[in-house]
Amino acid sequence: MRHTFFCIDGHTAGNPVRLVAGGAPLVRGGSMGERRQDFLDRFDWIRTSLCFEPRGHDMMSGGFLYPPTQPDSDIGILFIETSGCLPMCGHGTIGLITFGLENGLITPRVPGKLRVEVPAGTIDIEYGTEGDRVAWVRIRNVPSYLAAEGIEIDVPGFGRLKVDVAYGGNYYAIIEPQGPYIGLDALGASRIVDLSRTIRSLMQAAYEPVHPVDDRIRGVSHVMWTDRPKGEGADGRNAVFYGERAIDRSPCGTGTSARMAHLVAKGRLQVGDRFVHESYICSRFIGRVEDNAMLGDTPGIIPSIEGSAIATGFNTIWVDQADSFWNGFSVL
Ligand code: PYC
Repeated sequence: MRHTFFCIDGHTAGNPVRLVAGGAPLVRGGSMGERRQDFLDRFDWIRTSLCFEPRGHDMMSGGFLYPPTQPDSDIGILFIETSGCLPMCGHGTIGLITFGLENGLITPRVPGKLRVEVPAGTIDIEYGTEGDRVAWVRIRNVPSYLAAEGIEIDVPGFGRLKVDVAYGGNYYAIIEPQGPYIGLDALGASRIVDLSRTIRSLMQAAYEPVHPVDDRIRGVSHVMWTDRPKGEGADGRNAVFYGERAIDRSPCGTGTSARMAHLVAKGRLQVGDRFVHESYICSRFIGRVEDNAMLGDTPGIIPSIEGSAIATGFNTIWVDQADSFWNGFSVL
């Protein structure tokens, strides 16, 4: 049987975003969190076929737009990525909202503003237009917090590291320059990928963070290497590892949120501060610490992240079960 998916492909700050505009399955659930679980239980082949080779690649990510579950929301998003269905994805949201608005798939009740349901919660969005294009999208993200500090791991062939864990919509193992790690360029992309896979396993064995108010969100999924900025006007640079072989080409929205929560908890940023974050390829998001927040009894912040996305074209993708690679593969 052949399934057809109508997609709008593009990127946010260099990282791919595939908006599946036609062919989304009818998912069940009273929240995007429940719909995410239903998708994973019954339709995960759609994610693997659209994200993995031969129709995708290591970095592929994107999502579907759904009607919201609450009357005061504009739209719901379900994210897909090589690593699974993320609770929240910042670069993905910026791309999906941009392509959705530019192609008439989203009609805001208040121009310039959107309330969006994602599996991790509800986020408020502002955006600006230039002619027919969406020029920027700013996300007021889910509450973010520092979950753990100074977890010591011994990385074979590299050395000992002290790693912190922060949440910004996903849980990040955060590695600041120290001992064997002197900076992103000295390490290089291939080594970052190889080491990160080991570090994520070591961190998963050492500590399991659980979201203080939603225990379905748990576990370190991403590894962030931090560094000094390269360009003028930036405050930091990072490389985020996800999936099995991906380095985020964007500065990573949930990663930037986690990093700001981390820096606030360490007294290095405060409410009201801007934080311009560079990616491995030096594209940028503008972060801001909007407010303090509580996640149950745990203190955190409300971060915002701003960036822009570019559509690169329409892509009609067939998934034909006569194809022996119909549900995707990856070479590790
Ligand atoms: O932008 O939040 C993000 C993200 C997560 C994984 C890749 N990008």
